[in-house]
Amino acid sequence: MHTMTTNPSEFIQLHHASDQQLRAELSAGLLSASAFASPKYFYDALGSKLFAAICELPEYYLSRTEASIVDAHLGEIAAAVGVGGTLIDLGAGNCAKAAHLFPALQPAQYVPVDISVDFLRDAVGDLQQRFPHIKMTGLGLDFSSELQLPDSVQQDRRTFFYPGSSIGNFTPAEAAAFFRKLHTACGDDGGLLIGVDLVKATEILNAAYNDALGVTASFNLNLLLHLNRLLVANFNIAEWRHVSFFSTAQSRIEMYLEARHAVTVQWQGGERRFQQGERIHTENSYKYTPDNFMQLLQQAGFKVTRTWSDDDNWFMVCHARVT
Ligand code: AVI
Repeated sequence: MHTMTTNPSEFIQLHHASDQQLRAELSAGLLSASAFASPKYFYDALGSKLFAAICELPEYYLSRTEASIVDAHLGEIAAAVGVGGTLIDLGAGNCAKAAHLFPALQPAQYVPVDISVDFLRDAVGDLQQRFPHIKMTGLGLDFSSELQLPDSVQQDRRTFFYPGSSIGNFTPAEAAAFFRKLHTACGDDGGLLIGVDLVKATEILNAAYNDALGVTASFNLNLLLHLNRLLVANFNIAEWRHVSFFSTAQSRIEMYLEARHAVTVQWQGGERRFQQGERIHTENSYKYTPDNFMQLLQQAGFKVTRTWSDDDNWFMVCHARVT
């Protein structure tokens, strides 16, 4: 009788920033002349659910446009990436986007990476049942600050998968530095499969970040609830409003939380008075032209092999190799 063997999945948590480091970083951002908080603080348990809801909104075209591009060109994507390599999924979350590629790419090893390995356990457990022949190694790692992969990640034909235009949440200078790190981590025969949102009419961009249901506003405001827990702070979300707009000059959506009236906020080890209309900058989401984006990849040493877009040229999926 033939028995199907399931590859036991492996989970590795690389070092976390300490709570003290997180608090110091957040406190410095809130006290800076133009207050800011990193967008990574959007993604507590509720924030991750709100982001999943954003991806379902009629105005937020990014996720469904990317999915339709991938669906329409799965065969060509597999031909560009190659079959049987190592697929490293940056910001894997529920692993659904990568799982969609498995039948075409048939990776020998799948390496979902997310900030905490605990987020990955359930998703990887289910996937391992569905794809028993793929070796799965879940990695807990803040890949935006370091990209040292453990030895159990195969060197052979590494493809970094970075969908969803998350690259847009870095400044172009940060994106360039990140691409250089990825280029090194690719080895001699690796590559990158990445999704990026493109410049388009301002009204379409503004609508995507100011949806009629107010889900994006809730996603933005929820950051304050997260800060209340992390910093033992006393933000009252009723005193803040969501502000978001496309800046043509910077080619980015800028997202802020704006004080509705003068308010004093206290947290463990800090305090600040915000005047009416004063803002906390919470996110940038850069939008590229295809040429600008390919230049960024080329400057980091990548060679762009193929790009795929939708008919309206709203979104681009790009494959690039090291050689
Ligand atoms: C995760 N990232 C690509 C999203 C974006 O579009 O920049 C986050 C987001 N912010 C507001 N809506 C969605």
